[in-house]
Amino acid sequence: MDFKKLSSDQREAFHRDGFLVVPGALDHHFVERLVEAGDEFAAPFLGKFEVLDKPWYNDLDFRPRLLQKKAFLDLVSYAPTVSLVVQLLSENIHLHSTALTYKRPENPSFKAFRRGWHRDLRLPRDLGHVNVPMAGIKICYCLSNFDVADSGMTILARGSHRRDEPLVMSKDGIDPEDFEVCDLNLKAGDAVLFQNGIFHTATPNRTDRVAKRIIYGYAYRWLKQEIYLDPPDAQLLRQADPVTRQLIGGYRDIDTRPWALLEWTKKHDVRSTPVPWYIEI
Ligand SMILES: O=C(O)CCC(=O)C(=O)O
Repeated sequence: MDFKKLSSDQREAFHRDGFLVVPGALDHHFVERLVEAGDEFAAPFLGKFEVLDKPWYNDLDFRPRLLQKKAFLDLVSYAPTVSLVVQLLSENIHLHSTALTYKRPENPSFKAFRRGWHRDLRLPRDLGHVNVPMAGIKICYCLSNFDVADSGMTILARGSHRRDEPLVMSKDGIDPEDFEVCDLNLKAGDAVLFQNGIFHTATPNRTDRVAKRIIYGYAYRWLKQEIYLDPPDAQLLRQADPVTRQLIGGYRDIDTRPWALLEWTKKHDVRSTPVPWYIEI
């Protein structure tokens, strides 16, 4: 699969909105492989009794062990999307989190309740909300259609990565009022990249079909991977190609240069510009 050069329009849209849609990122065959692998992990969840009125009973957020299935491992270095992440962050990244999220239908007339709006990577907890740096990007892959409202897609507050304060919510509100809240219209195979600073939240699935997605988070190597990815699986490391090896945590010392991704971007002529320690005058 091909490395994609990030266009200047894509870069501008990503920095303006805090997210970028990549239509048709996965072809039909890859979607089928991922659904097959995902359904195996999700089998106990999919087989539960139907209870429409219990929020969260119908949500699965499955994280550990995903990479043990080949289809999920192949997705780690999937060139059409990961190449864009490398050009937006730099070569110095690794896979930070993995999640398979399935949402079964919920009662469409159930009363809406306060959602879990947040920013990722917990940076504001330590650094505050002013000038939150971009340190990670998640890729959300759709394995089913999200082509009507309230399908269970993560909703995003457009441009909120530039906000220097917490969100303001009315007492009985469920969403912020001073941002455009985007419930994107997406098809199976589409992907959405969103950066850690954008405010976003999970939503219930009010359709009559199961909503299926995979969300992989990439972050700078100096941000510790989620616990279930650390330490990396020794057998996977031995078998992995160089790019996958770097991404799944093969370079334990963060002073080791990110050789595999440096080679990758050099080959495609998009190497990031090194930042010097000083300039001579
Ligand atoms: O399940 C969802 O839609 C929410 C995902 C999310 O909040 C996250 O990945 O940080």
